[in-house]
Amino acid sequence: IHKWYHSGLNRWHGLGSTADFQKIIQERCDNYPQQIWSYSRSRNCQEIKQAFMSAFISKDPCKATKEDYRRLIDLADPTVPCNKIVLWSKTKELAREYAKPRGLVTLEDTLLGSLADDLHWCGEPGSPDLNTWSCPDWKKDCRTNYLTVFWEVLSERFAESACGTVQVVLDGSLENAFNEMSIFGRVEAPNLKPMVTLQAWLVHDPGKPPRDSCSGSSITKLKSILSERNVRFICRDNLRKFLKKRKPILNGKYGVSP
Ligand code: N1C
Repeated sequence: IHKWYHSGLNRWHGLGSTADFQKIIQERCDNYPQQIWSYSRSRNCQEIKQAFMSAFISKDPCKATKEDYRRLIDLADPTVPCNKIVLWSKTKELAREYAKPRGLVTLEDTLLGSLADDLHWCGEPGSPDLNTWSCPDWKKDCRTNYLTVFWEVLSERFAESACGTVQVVLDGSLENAFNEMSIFGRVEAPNLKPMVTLQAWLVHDPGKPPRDSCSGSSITKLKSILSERNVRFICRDNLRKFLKKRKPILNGKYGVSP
């Protein structure tokens, strides 16, 4: 039995904190493109980094609250002009490739989203360090972990702030393109403001038969959540067809075939 086992740092089932977390946050903040500073208020990277660290350092990694991230989010609240937001669920890469050439914005284009993208972090009570061995897993350990709560709070603010037409890219190769347990399903869709229009794009993996569609039951569920909130809804079944008319920008899983 190793030393780290006894220390308890390896007791969680999720990936440990990303090595050099602080350094990466600092670098990403310093290099965040000038022309889109308008998507977030503050540009004080020192302050932002400190607020990020103090949100979770020395704390029980299973007791994250929205309140812990309040200061951080207030420092760099995501604000995006109307009609520019693209949401997604299980389609991150495709959504970003769709958004970029059109000047549209995913959460990862805002300052806080870009800082945290693909990173992992958690602390340990009584320790000034990050736990690089393991962090709580959403399913196996606890839902109120710092990673999950971060994306929930940030996504909530993002969706609340949206105006005009919001787009969402969903995966029609899944049984449920709309999943009520996802962040899009449980946080973003239920926090859109009345009078917003949600335009859903269902994308089908070219290698697989389509399993869900605009007339399927998961989309019907989404429709009913939205109509209760007075959010208008439009659904299109094949984003790939639409993209085909444009530049062939996509590679990989959802690639446009030649
Ligand atoms: O749970 P999801 O997708 O439906 O969340 C996606 C949804 C998007 O519309 C984003 O605005 O929520 C926002 N969002 C992120 O931007 C994001 N970047 C990285 C939510 N989660 C994000 N992550 C990580 O991916 C995070 O760790 C979270 O748990 C996953 C969610 O991915 P998903 O299930 O494909």
